[in-house]
Amino acid sequence: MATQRLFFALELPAPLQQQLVQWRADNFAAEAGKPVAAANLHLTLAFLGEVSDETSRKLQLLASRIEQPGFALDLDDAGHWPRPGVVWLGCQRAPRGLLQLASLLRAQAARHGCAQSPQPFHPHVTLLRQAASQIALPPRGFHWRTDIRHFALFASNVTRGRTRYQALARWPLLS
Ligand code: 2AM
Repeated sequence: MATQRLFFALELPAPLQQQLVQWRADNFAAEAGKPVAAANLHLTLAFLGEVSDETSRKLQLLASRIEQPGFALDLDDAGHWPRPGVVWLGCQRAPRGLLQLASLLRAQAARHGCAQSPQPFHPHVTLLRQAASQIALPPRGFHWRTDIRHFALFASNVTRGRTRYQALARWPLLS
């Protein structure tokens, strides 16, 4: 049976992706970790894992029925998770709309057999992978704001060792 590695996520506008990449280059040494490509910067709402076409279709139908408000996303926090080796950007206070949307998608995913991490959802944009165990994070004071008006389903494809995320479908949030 054909499966795809899928996840629901928020896309970041291309100009913001570029700003984040520039900020990362200015604030982290080259050996700090493996940078995520600009076009791949996103915020995961619900990770589905390897999913059959049938389950994907069902989850897309449910996603299309979601009526949740859009929200402003403030990226004003950063952190380092040494165990997975991830350096991330996040929100000091996650917007309610983001938490509700993620909670809904995660519950629907779980009901369709996509195991959800038992760890509390911590919205984040991964900037670096394979990050060294000792890393100095830039002091707080950075802040980017973007209006989120839709969410998307992505497929994760690896071609010749390179990961690429492809948006398969997008759904609007209420304005
Ligand atoms: P990460 O950036 O923190 O690694 C595609 O791999 C996206 O799904 C990434 O945002 C990744 O989060 C997330 N992801 C991968 N495996 C996951 C898992 N087991 N649980 C939750 N999110 C996961």
